[in-house]
Amino acid sequence: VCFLNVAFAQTAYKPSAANLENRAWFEASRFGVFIHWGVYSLLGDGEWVMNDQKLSLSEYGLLPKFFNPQDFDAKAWAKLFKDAGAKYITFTTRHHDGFSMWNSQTSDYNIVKSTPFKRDIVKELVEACRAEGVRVMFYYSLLDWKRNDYTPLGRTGNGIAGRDLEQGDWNRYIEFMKTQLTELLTNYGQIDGIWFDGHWDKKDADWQYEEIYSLIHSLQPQCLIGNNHHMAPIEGEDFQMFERDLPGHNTTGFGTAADAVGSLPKEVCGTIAGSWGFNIKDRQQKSFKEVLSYLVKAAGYGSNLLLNVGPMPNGEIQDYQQERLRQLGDWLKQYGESIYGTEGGFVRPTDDYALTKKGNTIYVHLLNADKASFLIPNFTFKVSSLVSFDGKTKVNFHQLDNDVLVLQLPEGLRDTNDLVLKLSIK
Ligand code: JFZ
Repeated sequence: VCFLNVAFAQTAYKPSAANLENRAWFEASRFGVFIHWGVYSLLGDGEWVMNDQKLSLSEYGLLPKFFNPQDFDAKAWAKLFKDAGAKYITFTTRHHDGFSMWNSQTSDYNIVKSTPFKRDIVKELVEACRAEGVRVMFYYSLLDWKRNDYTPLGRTGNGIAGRDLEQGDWNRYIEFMKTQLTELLTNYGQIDGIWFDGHWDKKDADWQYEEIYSLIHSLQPQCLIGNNHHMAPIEGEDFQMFERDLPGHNTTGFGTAADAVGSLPKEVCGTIAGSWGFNIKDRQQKSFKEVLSYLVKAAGYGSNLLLNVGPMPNGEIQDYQQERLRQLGDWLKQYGESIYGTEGGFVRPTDDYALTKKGNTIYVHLLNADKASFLIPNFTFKVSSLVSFDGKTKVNFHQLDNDVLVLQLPEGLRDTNDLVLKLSIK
């Protein structure tokens, strides 16, 4: 037992003070913008197009020659994200296609060396966001559909012709990733998170997380590590994410019983469109009400929302996606105090309501405008007053012995998006 304790003490991850401080910043932020943009955007069929259409390496390899997003304006993007009320962005520095969106020294398959555009998009985006006070995290794919050393192949990418599987070299692949992560965390100033994805492609591989995570934390101690592996957090991670879902719901079926909600800061991610990367057949455009409800429910779970845009090949973000972001920004300008810096998770949100809390104030978000009365179970606080968000209208309530809070809205107090009430507790 003694020996085990010693071994545990040596390997257990102790987040640094800078890291803990950044977790607190992250938790208070509640809203970030996810960006899926790469050479795949050219084909308008989502970011999985290489795998889905079984394009060969040489076929897909034509794309960088055409990637020339003349309308890309990092400053305009950054201003849009700022106006949306986002506190951070998470940008796809390298997706499953293995293409680097920065001037990587360890792979010529990158934006500067392989495209006519020749500009370091990561650099421009980081600088523009920093100037707006929007922090930056990097999405980084663990899985790779291009490199020969990423073998034996994983679950996906097997239909892609042109790889030399004889050249598989797992350790070399891990070293390559470490070199790239070192570039990303050395050349672009403060980066507040690395968002890994693709673990699920090779569930049994030795991803050498201990070394990779400690490399990241040694380069930038505040940098928060998350990993879209749909399992309980691995030692060394700083936040837990839930893809296209709400914490603990596992509606995507990606998760397992181990995908339990832990105690780390939480983030859910989802799209404004149907897909992550630009899709010309974009027929699942979400309404403002839908994206707002997602943000509010996430906050009700004590989780951030990372909401995705999929910019077009010319560098523009589609109008309706921009509009959703601006609508959220306008809403947050008015109701931000009920989202930013709040706690959640004390009452489980439903499609009808979500509750957030700051000190002695609880914000009751009513998401169903067709109802005039609401029953909220498991409400254990003692209410002293309940009013509309602007404080002008009193709302009737009573508390039942079984911890059910009953609300009765006066006529005229309705909001088709989110009726926010302010409740004071004793
Ligand atoms: C991943 C990516 O594959 C996708 O392109 C996008 O970047 C998204 C944010 O993350 O999506 C997943 C994650 C897990 C599985 C499949 C897709 N899975 O477990 O099968």
